[in-house]
Amino acid sequence: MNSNATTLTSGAAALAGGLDVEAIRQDFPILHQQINGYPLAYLDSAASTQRPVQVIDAIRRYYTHDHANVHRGVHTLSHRATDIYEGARETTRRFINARSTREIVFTRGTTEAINLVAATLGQRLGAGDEILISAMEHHSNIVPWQMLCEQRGTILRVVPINDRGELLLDEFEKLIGKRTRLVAITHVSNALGTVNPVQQIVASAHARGIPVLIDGAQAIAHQAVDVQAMDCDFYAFSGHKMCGPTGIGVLYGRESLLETLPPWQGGGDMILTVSFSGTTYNELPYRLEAGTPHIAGAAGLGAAIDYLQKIGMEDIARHEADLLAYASQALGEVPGLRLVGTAAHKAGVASFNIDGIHPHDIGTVLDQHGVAIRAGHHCAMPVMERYGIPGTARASFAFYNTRTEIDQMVGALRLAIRMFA
Ligand code: 7TS
Repeated sequence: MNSNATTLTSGAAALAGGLDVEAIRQDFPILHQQINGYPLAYLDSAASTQRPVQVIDAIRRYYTHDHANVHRGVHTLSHRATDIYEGARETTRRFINARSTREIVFTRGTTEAINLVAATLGQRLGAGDEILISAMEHHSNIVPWQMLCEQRGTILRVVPINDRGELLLDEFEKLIGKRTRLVAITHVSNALGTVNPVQQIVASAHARGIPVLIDGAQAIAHQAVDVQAMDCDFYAFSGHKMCGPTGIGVLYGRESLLETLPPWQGGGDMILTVSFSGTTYNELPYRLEAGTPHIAGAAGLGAAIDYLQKIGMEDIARHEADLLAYASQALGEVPGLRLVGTAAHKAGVASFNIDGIHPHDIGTVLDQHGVAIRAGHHCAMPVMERYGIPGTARASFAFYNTRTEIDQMVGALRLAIRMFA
């Protein structure tokens, strides 16, 4: 295996006019195994993607050669670790086209990024102030706001969705109002696959002077994201959903807004001076990153971004759109199967139910045939409530998936239907 994180072993190197998926798959050791006697068909990338050797090697190289604490050492290893950590910040900045690395705050993931905003910006809110979210949010873009509402008497307003799983934009326009202090909306729904018109939402909120947080967890690895073009104020995402490590994520924040946020967690690195008569705080982004950070995570995240960019976000989006179209057609031909989430603009998520079979049973039978999907409420219980169902079976796609894997899933589903008949 290649140990150089900046060179692709085979996958992206061989590309010309579309993805050479078989070559890309050579970069993902985990995909080459049998599960219950079948080749693994990993169709659960919305929960977490897999990692290429380039990312695994970057982490191993970091711990093998370069590890020390960051931002404090005078010695060589500390300088190297700092360069790797800050290099990953610059790589991330470029990836989402932020204006400055001061706008890139490393967090544990999307969940922590949203909680950071709730705990800081939220301190400004009072009784009767409103936060506007949508009916298709992941729990991590619901519960932090509900906690804030309990603490401060803030009110949560929810934009409803139609039966296809699309945001009702006329309702959004009715719900956004004089008391709205923040709009917090997902870019792509993890349960339905809906891609929301975030640019339009941001423009509408900004026309009223209201900031917008976008939950990018399900978008970041599947399409090009440009925070300046989108003009959002916050954009949150997780490393593990973009071929990077778990335990690291990003809060992008518009610098002029981040500057106004109070410190969040207190500790080392976020201060300039500390005495018992008072403390002065560090500049952005360090002011919002207390304590020793996940340096190896940043090393892995930087390598993951390099990898995605070498493959190309446009080609990734095109390949996943092909997989979604193929899967939607094939699933649509399975008797008794109903797709949940049929928005006009969808990402690579196919949620479905089959008459008479519980989603968990679907997941178990598929696993017996080597197919990994997620079954349940997908941490989006209000979506399930909206459709009056306990959960769905959900196949989700990444650039390393193939039509053959979808065939394997559909074949196993047909067997499941016969088993449960
Ligand atoms: N927002 C969305 C839209 C998500 O899909 C998820 C995770 C999160 C936030 C939280 O991300 P974390 O990395 O902080 O946990 N979604 C899923 C999923 O669909 N299946 O498992 C996790």
